[in-house]
Amino acid sequence: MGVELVRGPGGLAALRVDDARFGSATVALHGAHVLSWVPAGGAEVLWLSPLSAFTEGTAVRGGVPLCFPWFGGGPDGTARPSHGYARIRTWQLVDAVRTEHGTVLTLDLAADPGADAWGRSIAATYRVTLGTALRLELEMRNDGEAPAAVEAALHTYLAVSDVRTVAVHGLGGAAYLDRLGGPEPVRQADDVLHLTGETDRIYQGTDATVVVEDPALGRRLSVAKHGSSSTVVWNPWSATAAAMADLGPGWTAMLCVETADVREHAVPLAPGTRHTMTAVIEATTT
Ligand code: TA6
Repeated sequence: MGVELVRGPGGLAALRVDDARFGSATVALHGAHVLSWVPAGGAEVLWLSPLSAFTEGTAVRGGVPLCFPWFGGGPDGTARPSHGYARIRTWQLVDAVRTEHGTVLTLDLAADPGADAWGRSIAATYRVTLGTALRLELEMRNDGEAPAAVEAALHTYLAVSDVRTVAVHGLGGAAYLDRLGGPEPVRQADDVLHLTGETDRIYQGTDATVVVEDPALGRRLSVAKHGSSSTVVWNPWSATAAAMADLGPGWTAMLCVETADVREHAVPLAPGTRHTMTAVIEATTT
């Protein structure tokens, strides 16, 4: 069936999917972290830092960290660990199924009020489908008795030839919170974004597909989404990357385009309700 439990980088337990129809992918149980996706006949789509720690309790640098049930330090910046606990927990494999559309892995994370910054009971099911696209579906549930506003981000590190030469389409006219600037939202005037320095933006109120054109690689990566109103674009650039133990010189080869629901677009979950946020990543040659 093409799914094996292997020792991934650093010895982390990981699911290795090999599907001759569609390619291969590796998903660590630690954080339900997608570490690699290689479409059939194509090249690696996700950037993974060779300097990453790859240990339990530490977030992997690269791939698709799953930020949940809060983003960064949460709405007031004080919640710990940063980006929530889901990416540093061991997830349970529920099943691995081969369908005509691809191989589907389903993983679960039970609610843990003791780990939640506000004592909430937020659970999740994550479905990763390796098909013609990589489809990531995060279902979040409020298993508690009080309403909860839940944040989530699929913090996708796209592999690029050089972040300084790619063009990012899809965010023209959208307003963003500049995490490196003031509190007021800024509107992106240009249709196309060319990164020229450290960038850390939360675009709000957008459901647009983002397309990263990479002429040097002859590749176009698109990130389409559903159930998501925020898109985060991040690259630390040279100085910030140099100050990060697990990133370093690799910053030129990555660009984060994150399917998210954060800050004023946190998902309001009444007790017993659920919401699914989906990212669909495709690679095409140009
Ligand atoms: O998504 C962008 C961001 O929140 C940045 O502010 C940034 O520092 C980054 O994620 C990485 O966070 P991490 O906790 O993985 O070091």
